[in-house]
Amino acid sequence: MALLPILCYPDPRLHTVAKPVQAVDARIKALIDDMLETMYDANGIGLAATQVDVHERLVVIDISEQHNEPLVLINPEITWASTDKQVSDEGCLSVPGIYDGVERSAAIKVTALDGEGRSRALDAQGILAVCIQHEMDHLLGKVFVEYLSPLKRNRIKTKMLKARRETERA
Ligand code: K1U
Ligand code: ZN
Repeated sequence: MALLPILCYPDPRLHTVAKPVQAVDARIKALIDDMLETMYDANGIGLAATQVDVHERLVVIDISEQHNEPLVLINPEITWASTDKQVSDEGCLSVPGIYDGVERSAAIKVTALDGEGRSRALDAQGILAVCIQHEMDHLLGKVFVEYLSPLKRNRIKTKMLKARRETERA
């Protein structure tokens, strides 16, 4: 297993649209293991392949406190989304230190393949529904800051670029 580098906003590669996974083979299984290790190491509750510069439709999620309930969604599709919305504070491992409110469907139904390539269907609400929608946005090349006002987004972009310059100088 290996820790993978996570792309940081405003890296243009975060705006790549991911392609479907063609086969749940040894390469994808190794990527799942590496993504789970990377997500747990970064104290995240989700990670999309886009964030580790792999542009295939794969996300890993674990909202459990013990970090022992990994959820793998390959080629996920939202088959139903409630018209009822909720606003939750979101964070992103690609935008470290930034949290802000985003409005999303309160409940969703999702179909996907699991880590063994089996079809499954899932009903989600609360933080799980928020996290799945956030991760699926990554697969479409969308970062949560794009829901914020242009003013907030530009401030975040400037802050991230400054942080990157300081890291490069150190
Ligand atoms: O996509 C990512 O970068 C992961 C992101 C997922 C997410 C968090 C909160 C709302 C929506 C989506 C994170 O895990 S950022 C870290 C974080 O916010 C968090 C970590 C532990 C518990 C709760 C939140
Ligand atoms: Zn994110």
